[in-house]
Amino acid sequence: MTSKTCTLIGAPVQSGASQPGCVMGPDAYRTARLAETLRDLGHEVSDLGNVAHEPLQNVTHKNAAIHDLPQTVAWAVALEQAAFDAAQTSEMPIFLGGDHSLSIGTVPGVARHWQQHDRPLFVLWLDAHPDFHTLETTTSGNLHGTPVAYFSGLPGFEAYPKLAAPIDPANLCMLGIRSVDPAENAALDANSVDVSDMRAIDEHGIAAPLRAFLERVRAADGALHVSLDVDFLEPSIAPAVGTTVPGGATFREAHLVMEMLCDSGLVTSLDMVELNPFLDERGRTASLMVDLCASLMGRKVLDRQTRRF
Ligand code: 4U7
Ligand code: MN
Ligand code: MN
Ligand code: MN
Repeated sequence: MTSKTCTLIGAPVQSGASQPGCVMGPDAYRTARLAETLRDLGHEVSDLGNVAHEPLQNVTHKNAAIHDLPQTVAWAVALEQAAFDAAQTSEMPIFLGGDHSLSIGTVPGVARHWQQHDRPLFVLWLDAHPDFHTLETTTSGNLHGTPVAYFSGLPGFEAYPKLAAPIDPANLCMLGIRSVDPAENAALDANSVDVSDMRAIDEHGIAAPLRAFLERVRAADGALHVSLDVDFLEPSIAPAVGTTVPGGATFREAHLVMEMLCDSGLVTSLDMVELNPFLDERGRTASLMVDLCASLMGRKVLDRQTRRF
């Protein structure tokens, strides 16, 4: 892969999850040598440090299950601007989470940037969960379960910032899904979202749905944001996450996704989310996430331009 300017942006958000710990995520990636790893691959890397959220406003919602709505909104505003700025100046903004509610800011921010270039933004959601709840439908009240419904422009998000550039649900692809709540199931169906659950991946492999999606991105001359949730991975290889679901992507499936994304040349930004270092074992989940990022950014086994297979 050609050398890229990569910008690391820490987003120490944990208000969207039920358990504390994601606040330590950005520093765990730094400790696992993310910047050095990308530099060794030939990229120009700058680490902007961590974003701080905006002052809290008094925002409320009638759904009493919701917690930390003011924090989530304050992070969304700050991260939307940070993501927009990073996309203006860098070829590859990489957002270091932080729980998945940070995508309430990062995706709209990069979408606003690509709108200025008249290129549609596509989103690849690598996760055990679709995170497709609205503020009305969430029963856990954990707002890391809501980013996709929000940035896709679904109704019921008056409490969140107004979107400059909603993502067309036709431009979404979800891989690795294996825990879907009833309201999410109905909304995914109503919006015809491209979802490959683990059953589909078992039957067809992970390459087929990814290849089909990448062809759609290329045909539309789209930009592509990848959002990688630690719980996409099989918990036995990635224990450092609060929301483990058995039966996740294997080590090789996950690397293959990253290698295919690298070969496509289409990826323009990345979230690395939900790492909870308090739950890790000797840093192995943080290191695996760094290795997956390295595969996305050009680490290869064979040093060849073309592959026979
Ligand atoms: B994550 C859940 F009920 N759907 O709403 C919810 F199963 O960012 C989980 O993907 C949300 O980790 C998981 O709380 C959010 C639950
Ligand atoms: Mn998620
Ligand atoms: Mn998840
Ligand atoms: Mn989670």
